[in-house]
Amino acid sequence: MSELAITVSYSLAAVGLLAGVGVVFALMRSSRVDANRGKFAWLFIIPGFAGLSYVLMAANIGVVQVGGNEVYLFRYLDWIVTTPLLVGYVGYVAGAPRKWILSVAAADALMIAVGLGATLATGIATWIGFAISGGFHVVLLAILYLVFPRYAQENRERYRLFKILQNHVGLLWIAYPLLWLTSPAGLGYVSAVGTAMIIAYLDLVAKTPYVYFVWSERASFAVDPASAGNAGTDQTIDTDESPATAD
Ligand code: RET
Repeated sequence: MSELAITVSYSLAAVGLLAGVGVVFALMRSSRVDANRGKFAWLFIIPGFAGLSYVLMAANIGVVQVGGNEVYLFRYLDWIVTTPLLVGYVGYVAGAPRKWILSVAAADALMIAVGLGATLATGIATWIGFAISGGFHVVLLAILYLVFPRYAQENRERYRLFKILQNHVGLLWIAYPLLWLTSPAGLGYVSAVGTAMIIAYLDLVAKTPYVYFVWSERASFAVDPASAGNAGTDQTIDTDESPATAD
């Protein structure tokens, strides 16, 4: 069964994610912003990989049947690649050490991998998997709200971006396990079509606005004033389109 509503939703999500790729391009090209300091190249993968996955899902590729339900494998492949980046980058913006960035990314990847196991399983194994995956989600949230702020506080110029990304990830992602519970993989209160449409929307909101927030706060990755001479004392970083001053 391939519902038109699902194909349309997935195609729209792919277009919206392409816009996210465009935002990262703009970020890379932005003058006075140091793309290396911002590690912006990593951000390409977030909307880029997801956009490709959505094209494949719209074409009904990689769909398997589990207990009468359809499972889109590319959804989980997308999540296992892109969600550790989304949450790891929040740690990077906070200035957290590599050990914590890798820990949060690992907790996230385990959450998704076990969640896929729960989705592919039937009977009691599904619920055991859901509980374990949920446990990793709690670990992830604990790092996001209890560990990262310790480092972010010492990082005044990135603090605002940190808070935006922390809450974007911390709040929006709570919708996913709830939606899974109501979906056919869980209790079955919401149809496969309804679930697919909501997930496509959530995934888009999780990614394109995320890279847009980095774009809008890009001044926090301004070219190091020390290496840019006097131009660095200028507070108006927001001048990509205006003529360059003396630098
Ligand atoms: C599952 C089911 C099992 C329990 C939990 C889940 C959490 C999933 C999350 C996914 C986030 C995805 C994002 C995608 C962006 O495009 C696997 C649904 C806890 C939090 C942000």
